[in-house]
Amino acid sequence: MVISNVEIASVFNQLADLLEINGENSFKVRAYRNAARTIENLGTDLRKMLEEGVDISQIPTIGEHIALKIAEIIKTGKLAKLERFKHAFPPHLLDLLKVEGIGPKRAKVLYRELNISSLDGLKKAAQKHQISALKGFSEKLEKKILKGTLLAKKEGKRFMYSVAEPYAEALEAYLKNLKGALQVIVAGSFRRRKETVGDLDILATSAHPELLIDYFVKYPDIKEIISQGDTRSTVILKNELQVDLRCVEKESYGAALHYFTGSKSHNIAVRIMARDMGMKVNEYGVFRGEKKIAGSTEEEVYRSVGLDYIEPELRESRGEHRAAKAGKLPRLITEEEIRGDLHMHTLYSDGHNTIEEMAEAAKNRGYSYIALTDHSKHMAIVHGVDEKRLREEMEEIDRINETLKGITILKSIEVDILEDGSLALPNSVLKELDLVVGAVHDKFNLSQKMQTQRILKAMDNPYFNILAHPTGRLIGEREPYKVNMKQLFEGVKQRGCFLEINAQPKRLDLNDVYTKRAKEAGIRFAISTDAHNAASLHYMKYGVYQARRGWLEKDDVINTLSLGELKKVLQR
Ligand code: DGT
Ligand code: CA
Ligand code: CA
Repeated sequence: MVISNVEIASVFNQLADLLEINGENSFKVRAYRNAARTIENLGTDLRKMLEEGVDISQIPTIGEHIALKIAEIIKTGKLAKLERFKHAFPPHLLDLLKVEGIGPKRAKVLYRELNISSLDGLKKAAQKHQISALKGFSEKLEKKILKGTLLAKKEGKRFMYSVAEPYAEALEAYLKNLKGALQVIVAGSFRRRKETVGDLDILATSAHPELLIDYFVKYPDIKEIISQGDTRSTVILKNELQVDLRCVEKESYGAALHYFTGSKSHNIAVRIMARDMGMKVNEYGVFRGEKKIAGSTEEEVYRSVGLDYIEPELRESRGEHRAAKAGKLPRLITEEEIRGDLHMHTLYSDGHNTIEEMAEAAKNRGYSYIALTDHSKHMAIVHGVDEKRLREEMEEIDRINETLKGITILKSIEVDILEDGSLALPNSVLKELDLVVGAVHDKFNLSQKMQTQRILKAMDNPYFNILAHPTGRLIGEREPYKVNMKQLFEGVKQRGCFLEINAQPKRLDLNDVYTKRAKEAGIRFAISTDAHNAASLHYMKYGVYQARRGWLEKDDVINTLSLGELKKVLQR
């Protein structure tokens, strides 16, 4: 069984949630949550550490008690204590926590008072206004909960890319392990690096497909086998993720890969182009009459219909066929081209590592600069810095920069954009920073006009450089706030500001569609991780995927520049 740190952390988080709903000792609850956070950010596989005989009880926040539980999870795939608790509660109770505005405390009240134990029950209760009648729940909160319920239901069946990724990789490795499997690749929306995936579509070539299928359905992480044929099978994993496997012949690999990578509308357009040229494209190959003229590679398939090779991230029918025909496809940005990260937090605000630790980790990634953007002090942010504290941080950065080799720390801030469009810190200190990242963290419900004006006014400040997570959405949890995107793009461009592509897997904000439009409006971007600890600097890859889906090239992204060039573009 391959249990990842993410899964182990999720066991402890679920346990903490259920303990809290059960009204248990908050001390215990916190201990499990702290351990979960440590595990998420560990960077090394606990499974490997145990195999190598590392004493994991020495890891801060873990200790002997939790170390034993970790060993149990790795050995058995579950935690008996959590299973017992789960049985004591309705099966979908924890779904309530996916709704914005509902934490364990409120879930407990909803369950105890109204016997609500599923998203459906929650929706009905909100529609009948039973929730606002509860003590501590307002009508406003009830509305928010109703909206959140609908959103959680819509997104509930899809998996965030980053959540599906370890499952995809483990399965791919498992299948490749079988002798006789020649090529194995995860196609579908996963290969297109879509922010969420509905299921995994695995394509394999093998001289003995029936053996491969046999082997596939023995994968230990499977909960249910839906179908099992000679060349295809569908299963559901224990985490409810569906996996489709198809085996094809080597000669058809390219055509099948093209077919199963999608998107469907991209494929249909290719098929129509082929038809207009007197050919036929299907999952077996490209045919002229009865004669197969291409099919073993994707390049061949595209070439045969007169197109340049189209990267999977572009296959969404957003103009890629036309561009491929004209030889004008973008040369998409790669993670290797990123030279620094312009949004991250330290212990000065709500991060979990010191300045040195963040710099060291960034250096290990080969970066030549980072910007420290701790939060400004403001109502919405608990641990923000005020002017005095920011100046202390700036002094510390100066000191560290003097001794640090190979990487430069830029002084920055993630300053709150207040409701009236002013910034939460005075210009007297903003002007001394290398760059200013600004963000909206509250008042998400302003009208579109007010929200747009608020942000544009903030960018009128001559020290403002980058608008962080421009739409504020959280995938599956919170809709974007209302902004007139066209006006926003014009405003950003006019003022010489930049938009962020926030690489947090839950944010991926700006999204792919807006990124492409903003690029067309002449805007450049920063791809930034918003890391709250050193391990999260690796989120950069998710930001780069989203940027690629938005057609971005190296020159569209300012953190591909050298430090000298970057400093120039930050001077408005
Ligand atoms: P998902 O799973 O909802 O995130 O999105 P996809 O794109 O992975 O869609 P899925 O799993 O239904 O199908 C995988 C690929 O198979 C899809 O991208 C294109 C191809 N495909 C599926 N159904 C059809 C179809 O009816 N016609 C064509 N041309 N291709 C299809
Ligand atoms: Ca799929
Ligand atoms: Ca599928």
